Amino acid sequence: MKQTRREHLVFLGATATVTLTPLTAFADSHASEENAEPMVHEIQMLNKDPENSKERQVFVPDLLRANVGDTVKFVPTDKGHNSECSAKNAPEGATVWRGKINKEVEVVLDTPGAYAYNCKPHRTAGMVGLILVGDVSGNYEDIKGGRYRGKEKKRMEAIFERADAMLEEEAAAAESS
Ligand SMILES: [Cu+2]
Repeated sequence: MKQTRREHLVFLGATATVTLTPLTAFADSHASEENAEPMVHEIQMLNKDPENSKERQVFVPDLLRANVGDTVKFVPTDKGHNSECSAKNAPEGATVWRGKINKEVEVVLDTPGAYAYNCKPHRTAGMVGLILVGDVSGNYEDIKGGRYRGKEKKRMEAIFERADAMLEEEAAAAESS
């Protein structure tokens, strides 16, 4: 089943297919939409942060908001990286993944909750990320309180700071609607 949302545009007999794949889906409020169509979210595996060249070995975006049923696709834009998420860093019963180095990985996010993942060769260099799927209340605090070391810890703390703010905003928006 194709999970990418497509729209077909017809101009004077010519047909173009536009694939809508938001890279930073957490900026919008679709996560709270009921029955939203499943989306494919891309995360690039990079040697250098395009926004800050001092930051090396990064997932972009490193924080993703998604709905249950969405797909995340890790793209090996630069070489030497993988993405993996172990069962202890994911909600109970969730599909977890262990990508090969330099290979694209696609995962259907089938279980609500928080998923912390990393690149195996660069975990200690802080190449980590967080995906929040649907209602994260089941394991968010557990994942936030997980054991992270060195640069991994530093990056995770920064990610959780943004995640906290995002969830607060969502809660406030839900209250006012
Ligand atoms: Cu890496």
